[in-house]
Amino acid sequence: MPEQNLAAVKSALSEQRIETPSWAYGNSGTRFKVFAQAGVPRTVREKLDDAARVHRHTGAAPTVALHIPWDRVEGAGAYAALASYAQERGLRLGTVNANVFQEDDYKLGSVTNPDPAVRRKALDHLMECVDIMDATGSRDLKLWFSDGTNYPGQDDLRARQDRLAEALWAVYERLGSGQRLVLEYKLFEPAFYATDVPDWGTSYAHCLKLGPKARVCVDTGHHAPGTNIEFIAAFLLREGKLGAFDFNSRFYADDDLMAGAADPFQLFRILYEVRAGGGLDGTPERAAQSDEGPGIAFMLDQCHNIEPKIPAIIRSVMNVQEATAKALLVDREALAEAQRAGDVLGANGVLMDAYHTDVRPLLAEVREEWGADADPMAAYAASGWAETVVRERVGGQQAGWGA
Ligand code: PSV
Ligand code: MN
Ligand code: MN
Repeated sequence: MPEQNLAAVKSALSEQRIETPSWAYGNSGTRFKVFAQAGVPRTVREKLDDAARVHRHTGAAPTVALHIPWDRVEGAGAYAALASYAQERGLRLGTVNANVFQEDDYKLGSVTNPDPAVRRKALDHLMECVDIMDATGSRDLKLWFSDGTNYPGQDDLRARQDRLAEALWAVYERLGSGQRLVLEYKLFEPAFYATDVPDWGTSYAHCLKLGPKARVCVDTGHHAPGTNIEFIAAFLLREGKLGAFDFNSRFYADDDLMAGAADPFQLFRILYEVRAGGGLDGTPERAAQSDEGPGIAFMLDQCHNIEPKIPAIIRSVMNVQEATAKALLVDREALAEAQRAGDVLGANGVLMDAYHTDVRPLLAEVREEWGADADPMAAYAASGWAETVVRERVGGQQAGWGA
């Protein structure tokens, strides 16, 4: 590869930031069993301590997403203090995730509930999340609604869309300058008949009506098997409506396994479309100041039920970086040439050449250049952090599921 192309690849890699989720550091499980691990964080601050280790070794994960109420802190100035605590560890607080899916009141929905009192309660929570963003300096509010129905006829599908639109509009109007909302969709679960935001089209339509501060969040685990997620990414990016990714892997449903573990080729294809659409252009710092430009948040949304959490998160960050590096290595000129010529196999070959490149040495080199570790997994293992926290932390808390 010519020298200046390599420099461009390295620079794009050094600018990519991957946000880690606070809940991935705590215990989690399936609805059958939570396997508690020794040394897991007992407080939000301890989650940040762990996140700081991920950032120290990878150099690419400086922000941590919060989930409210799992990460709620009480008292005047508590969130500002939390933001300072993060800052002292080289981190920033990232996306604020609202949670209107774990209370009895939400059995029939949150913002789409037929009962106006429940809708009000849900909306109050969303507003609280924006207050938190004001205090933490977070850019994005992530909204995922478990709302939907289990049986045909249970509720009016159109009325539920009206209620959803009303709540979204109220939140949208409350957003401050530089703040955005990202609306996540999910095909099914926990509602099994009709989910109120089941797909990207529904999310896109609402975001389009809302305006430029509203964008779609693509959680890679939220689609039907075989869905062409890179097409969705390409389309949304083209429309300026791709706000964020929740990266994770799935084999069957919303498995929340490590990003790039089940299907690294899919992750590469998605990141290639992001690159092709200009989604890797512009520094995250610049994007954080504005609701214009690509400004895509690359987040992980995962749970590590049986594997050690911090190394799993490090591995996931590396997997996203490897897919990104391969996407950046695609020879765009050769690809365009083959496409123009109608050379099906040639074009496919250009893409596959990049995918089959071993980018690990390149990433080791760039990590060292930016002061992180060439081999983050080995560096973490050698750091002794895992042993220290097992010794010092007793009685770790659950990430939130089932709590
Ligand atoms: C829903 O399945 C989801 O993907 C949303 O992002 C929630 O906030 C999250 O899981 C929690 O892990
Ligand atoms: Mn998600
Ligand atoms: Mn999910």
